[in-house]
Amino acid sequence: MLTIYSDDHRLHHGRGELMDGVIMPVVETPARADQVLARVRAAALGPVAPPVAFGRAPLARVHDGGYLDFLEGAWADWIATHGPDTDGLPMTWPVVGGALRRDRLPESIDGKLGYYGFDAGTPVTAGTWKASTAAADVALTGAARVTDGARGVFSLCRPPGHHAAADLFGGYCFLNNAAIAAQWLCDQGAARVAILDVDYHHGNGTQAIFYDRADVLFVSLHADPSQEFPYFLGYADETGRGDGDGFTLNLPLRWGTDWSGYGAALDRALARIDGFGPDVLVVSLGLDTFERDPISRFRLRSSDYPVMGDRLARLRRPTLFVFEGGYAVDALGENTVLLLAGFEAAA
Ligand code: SP5
Ligand code: ZN
Repeated sequence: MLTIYSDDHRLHHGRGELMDGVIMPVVETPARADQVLARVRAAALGPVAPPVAFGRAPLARVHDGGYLDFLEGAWADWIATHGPDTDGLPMTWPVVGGALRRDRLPESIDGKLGYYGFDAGTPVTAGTWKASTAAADVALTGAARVTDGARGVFSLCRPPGHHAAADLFGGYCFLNNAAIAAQWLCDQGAARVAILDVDYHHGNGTQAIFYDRADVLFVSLHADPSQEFPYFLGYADETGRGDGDGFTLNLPLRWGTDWSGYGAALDRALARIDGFGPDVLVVSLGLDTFERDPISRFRLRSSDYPVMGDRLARLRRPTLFVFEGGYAVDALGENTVLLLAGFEAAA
């Protein structure tokens, strides 16, 4: 399988995130993608190619223009106010319900961070914009190889994307790589694109971006938002809106879920995707379902990942894998390649 990869991911290296009541070292580190790339090479999964630069237009098909301008300039704004020795993090938010307003974009960078960011775990750094646009190019280049006829392509994106909405960053995500690729595939003529999100956390950004649409099916297996981040989206009763009614399927699973529960939910997800009949399948590939993941509470084992890859291949659709979360760095490359090799073996 072809892997698309850019070293530019290393330009995004946050110092700290607010977790468990303290600023901790970030878990979403450059070492994650470095480990996955090393394992792709060691296991001879296939060739590794750099991305092509697609520019701003495909980003603007998914993200709000004001949001893109904010992200591009956020570091310069931050250091003008606070200097370069800390990363930008929000701490005041325009909560829903009307007690605070979201119809005014504040001038100050601290206000803007709260306006566009939804958690205090996603630092904006000197290289965040460059790394994020490179990650989007990695996803887009993978999508282009799929339209060229590849059966499966792995876009090794970092930072991840699935928590980023049209005008929101959070959950370690800034640009929604999977959504940008899916929209680009639609714009190239795909009539139907399915997104299967197997990251441990609900892909709130991807769901929100396509919630009103019938041409992009969003299916997600994730920790029950009543227990787990992002807490405020990902419930089973969210099924789409308007034209999109019936084109979102959330399968929340309780803390402690192992392969017995996960595999059964995966079969439901795959049956829905098969019924939809997509031209292309985009997989938001998070490996934080692993039993030793440091911030997650599912119990998948390494031996479960080839089985997952095999089942995805049995959909018999051109498939773009877009890398998302997974924080057990020592096992991350192995688990990722096990899944992709399982797909290849069946494809
Ligand atoms: C892409 C992705 O996987 N983003 C995940 C962002 C999760 N950030 C907040 C996690 C907070 C969960 N609490 C963990 C407690 C560990 N002691
Ligand atoms: Zn995750």
